[in-house]
Amino acid sequence: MRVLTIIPTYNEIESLPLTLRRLRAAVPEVDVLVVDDNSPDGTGRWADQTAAEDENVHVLHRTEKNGLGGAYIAGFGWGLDRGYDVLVEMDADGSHQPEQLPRLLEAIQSADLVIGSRRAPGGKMVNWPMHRKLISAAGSLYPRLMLGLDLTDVTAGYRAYRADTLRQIDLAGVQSRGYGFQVDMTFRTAQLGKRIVEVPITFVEREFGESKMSGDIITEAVASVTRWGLAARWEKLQSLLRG
Ligand SMILES: Nc1nc2c(ncn2[C@@H]2O[C@H](COP(=O)(O)OP(=O)(O)O)[C@@H](O)[C@H]2O)c(=O)[nH]1
Ligand SMILES: [Mg+2]
Repeated sequence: MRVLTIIPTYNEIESLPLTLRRLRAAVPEVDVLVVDDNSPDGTGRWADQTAAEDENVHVLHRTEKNGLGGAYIAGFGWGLDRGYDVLVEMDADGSHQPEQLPRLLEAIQSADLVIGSRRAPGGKMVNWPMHRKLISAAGSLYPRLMLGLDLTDVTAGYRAYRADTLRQIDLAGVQSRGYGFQVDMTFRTAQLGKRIVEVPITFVEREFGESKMSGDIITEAVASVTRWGLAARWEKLQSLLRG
């Protein structure tokens, strides 16, 4: 099983080196692709130097900051073109612990998508203030109800996809950028009738640098989920009426 871990970065010079070192130590056989959106802090340059010394590390440069969704879509394309069997999503900031990746890889043996869940029994959130936990809980509950997804953590960003799952999704048609991207991909995977499995993870809030998620990204996600939910209900109603 050839595995590629994709790490999107924007200004992660304080976090990426440690995350990458931990990842290479925890699962040395797994390749890494850093997708950098021309970070002004030099993250992309640092990644290039590392890639020059480590043949398992690769870098994809994009010219401007264009959202986490776009970075992952570009990274998926890169990995699918090169024949990887499993594509993993991981944040650069240390929130997704590389030492827990084997759990996800174990579960992907018998699943099409594995989600590292903060809210499944055994999952945890470390260093998250109460208000963020509440926003995150609501942000997971709403899509769950609206889209009928029987999952505890649909906005989670620590995941493993089977290449076949991604090949069946119209990746070019995915426009969502932040949390909406994770929900969008989950919904598309579920609509294909794929097997989605959650494994508990311990999510650790970043120590260095800043979160790039904003109110805009939350608003975008809520609006999109509402639209998808209504559209799915409308289609169901129409097919019922047609008999
Ligand atoms: N390439 C790229 N990476 C991004 C962008 N926005 C966020 N990221 C990366 O996506 C990951 C998660 O972002 P983060 O700001 O930690 O979000 P949070 O954990 O929800 O607060 C980090 O590795 C970021 O560097 C973007 O526009 N482009
Ligand atoms: Mg983060």
